[in-house]
Amino acid sequence: MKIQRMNISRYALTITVVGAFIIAGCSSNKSPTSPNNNPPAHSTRYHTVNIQNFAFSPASLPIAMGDTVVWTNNDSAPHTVTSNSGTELQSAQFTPGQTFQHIFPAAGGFAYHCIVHPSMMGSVTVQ
Ligand SMILES: [Cu+2]
Repeated sequence: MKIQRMNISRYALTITVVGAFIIAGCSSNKSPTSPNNNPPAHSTRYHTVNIQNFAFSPASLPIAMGDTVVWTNNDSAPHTVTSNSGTELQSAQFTPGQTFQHIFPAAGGFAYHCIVHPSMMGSVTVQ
């Protein structure tokens, strides 16, 4: 009910007051109830693997089922994240500044390498 009254007064304001004031009033009214201000109750955990100097860091990463791993290419060359066996990880080449991310839904060990630079190796262990 309170919100409805405020909406009505906001309509009145649109007629008489500059837009910037309305936008400010709108956002301040929404912020206490906005779901974006609170983390989701069942958010997946994110893990970051940094790619730099032709290496994955950390090279071995333990995570939990359902977690997301984000590989960030902070290197000078394009790389891939490709499973040594199986098809869990099959990224395209991603260039410096780009990321690749993957959700691991099941337990297991997932060793991977870079197709462009086979000496680059890493693994994710899902517990
Ligand atoms: Cu590479």
